[in-house]
Amino acid sequence: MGVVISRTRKQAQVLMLGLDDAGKTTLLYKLKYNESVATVPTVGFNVETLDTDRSSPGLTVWDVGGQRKMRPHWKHHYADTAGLMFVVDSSDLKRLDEARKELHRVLRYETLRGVPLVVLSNKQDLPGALSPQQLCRRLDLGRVCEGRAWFIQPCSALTGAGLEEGFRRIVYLMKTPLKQTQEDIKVKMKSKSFGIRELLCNR
Ligand SMILES: Nc1nc2c(ncn2[C@@H]2O[C@H](COP(=O)(O)OP(=O)(O)OP(=O)(O)O)[C@@H](O)[C@H]2O)c(=O)[nH]1
Ligand SMILES: [Mg+2]
Repeated sequence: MGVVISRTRKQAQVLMLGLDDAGKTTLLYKLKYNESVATVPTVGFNVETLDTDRSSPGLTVWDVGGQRKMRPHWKHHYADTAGLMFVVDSSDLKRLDEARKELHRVLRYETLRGVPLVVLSNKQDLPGALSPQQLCRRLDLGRVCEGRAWFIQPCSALTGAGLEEGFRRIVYLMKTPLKQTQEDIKVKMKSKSFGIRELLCNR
């Protein structure tokens, strides 16, 4: 009798949300194909798989449209979500309150309790883009992320800067117990680009 060995790698679902125009679709295709695509507002969702190193599950990334009429559909994707990415246009100061309200609404869902969060602070190539510290405060992350592993990654979907780091970070947070992530991050913050509550959001 033969033995069938499954070579299928485990997949983990990452849900990518954010207001319309934040840059979700642009960054997904930049990361997947290294191409700058001309996007239209997403009606429904896009889904792509991303490879990771062998010790991690592969990622299935859901990019759900962020227009107002699309937001009631976000909750239908929560059930199997292992990691949440919230994309913000860090240069659009006028819409930060709207982004904060939507993010807080998402994080209140019981289904997403304890699911790690990476905020992608996108459009860093534009003048006036907020720093991670500033964005952290404007989104009130320290308070709303109590009991959750989280991280702010500055990036630009236009140039690709910071995108891989952001996805590496969500994989790390999904694999690592919360207490450990907080210890590690304290050390890593002494280098650059991380925005984590203890060091950046001295409230
Ligand atoms: N300068 C700059 N423009 C960007 C960046 N990322 C996205 N954009 C532009 O922002 C616009 C919206 O990008 P999309 O990727 O369609 O935004 P989205 O978040 O998918 O929007 P919805 O599908 O409506 O939710 C497009 O014109 C992109 O070219 C960036 O990092 N820098
Ligand atoms: Mg889109």
